[in-house]
Amino acid sequence: MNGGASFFPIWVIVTHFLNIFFLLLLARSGIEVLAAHPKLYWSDDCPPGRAWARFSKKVYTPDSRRLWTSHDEEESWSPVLALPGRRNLGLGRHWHFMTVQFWVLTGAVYVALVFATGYWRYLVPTSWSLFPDSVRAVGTYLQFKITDPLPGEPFNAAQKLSYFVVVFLLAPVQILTGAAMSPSVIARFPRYTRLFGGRQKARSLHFLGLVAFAGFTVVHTAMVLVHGLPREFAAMVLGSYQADRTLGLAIGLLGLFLLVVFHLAITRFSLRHPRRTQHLLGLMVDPFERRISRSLTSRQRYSHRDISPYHRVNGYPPVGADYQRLAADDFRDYRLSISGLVEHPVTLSLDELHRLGTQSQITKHNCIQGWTAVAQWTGVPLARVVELVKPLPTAKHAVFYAFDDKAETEGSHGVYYESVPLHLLTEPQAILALAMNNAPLPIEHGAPARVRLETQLGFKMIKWVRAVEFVADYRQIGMGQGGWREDHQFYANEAGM
Ligand SMILES: Nc1nc2c(c(=O)[nH]1)N[C@H]1C(S)=C(S)[C@@H](COP(=O)(O)O)O[C@H]1N2
Ligand SMILES: [Mo]
Repeated sequence: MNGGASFFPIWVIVTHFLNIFFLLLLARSGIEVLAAHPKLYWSDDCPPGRAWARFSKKVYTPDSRRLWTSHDEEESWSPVLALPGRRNLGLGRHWHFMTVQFWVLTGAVYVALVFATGYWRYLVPTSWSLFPDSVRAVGTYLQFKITDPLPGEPFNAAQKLSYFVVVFLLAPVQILTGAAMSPSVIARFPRYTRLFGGRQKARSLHFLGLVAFAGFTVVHTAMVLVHGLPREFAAMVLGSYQADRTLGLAIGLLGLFLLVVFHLAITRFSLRHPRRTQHLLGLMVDPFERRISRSLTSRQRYSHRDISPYHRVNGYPPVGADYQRLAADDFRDYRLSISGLVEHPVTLSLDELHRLGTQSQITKHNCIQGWTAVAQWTGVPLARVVELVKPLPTAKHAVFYAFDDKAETEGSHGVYYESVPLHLLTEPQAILALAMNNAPLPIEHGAPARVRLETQLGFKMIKWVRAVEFVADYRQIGMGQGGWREDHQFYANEAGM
């Protein structure tokens, strides 16, 4: 069939194996991420009830009489399918973002070698006849017969065409649509995300890419079986159809077995030791996320027409008596205390905040769970606040404390807080918002004041702000991870992707 030629050099064998290894991690962790908002939309307004695909029985509508939050929409999926499963968005993202760096590196090395060695001739169509030949090859397979490879090449026409599509179309589309979902990228390069028709179309395409990869894998594996497992494993692990088939089969099956054992082990470890998983994967993920988060400045300028008719809510409003009393009186007695490592600690009323001067911006909100919405936010630039209080050189983070105690609203412990690195506070679109869509901030969106950091994920934009404290280190606050969602949901502390 293939003559005596050995078409599978060691670098093809190694990158092929790494690709299987990383793609399985990406698929399972990606499914975990999807579980956090198991709905797909074509529009960045994410209109409730108007998803084109929904993997959840729960239906929430804008006119529901009871307040619901996007956290209610999250699904718990089985650890058999999702990595690690059971409502672990934070850890799923850690696995996804750790793996993607290695997968892209593997792909880059592979493509470089494909061109450096001339291997590209086996992958890149150079003649139109490849298309009719592919159709014929598929027809032959459908008659349960095997199609011969193209003369002097390792693959037949259908293989060549499908491998080309996977390597040079599907993989790049996954990388590009993945990048188009990062809030920092959306903030800095809104036009880039618009190339895909918006953030939700990018997310939908990314999902369809997963489906395409899964479909390819099923057919590809079926073909391996059709061609004969021992023969194909000999080529896949030893590089040649003439190699020892028993040995090839043994190594191949051992490899698959180890892959399954590895997934069982990491899934169990992640579920049993979430904090250690967050930290271990964080060694690879945090620097990556920090780079993206810190280098990009928001340049969003949406128009009034872009404002979403319905803006989802996340986090139930505070129910504590202190907050209720302030709200009953339109927050006339509200005082924001700003203290800690600053030269001039202050306590400001809403009027005093207004007098610092306000700015407006129409921006896209990106919840870590996956939904988006556009709104106009008006408030005091945080840079003004920084100027006013003058942080000491030792101050590295601003910690925003909220009024909502999750023990009272969602059954899990503690007052909501998030730390923000100082450089984010002086970004041009970093504001303490006092109004939304030209009206005073509604209770559910954070009245009387909420943070807007337009390059960050939604969970950093603390609502119902009660106090701000400048600190050198956040490790002695809460459970020490830098925020309530980092403490309890194992999210990463830098939130740019
Ligand atoms: N105090 C407080 N702020 C919070 C939250 C919360 O639970 N409590 N949730 C965060 C999350 S996860 C998101 S996505 C946004 C949602 O903002 P919205 O409700 O105005 O849409 O608020 C963020 N700020
Ligand atoms: Mo969120």
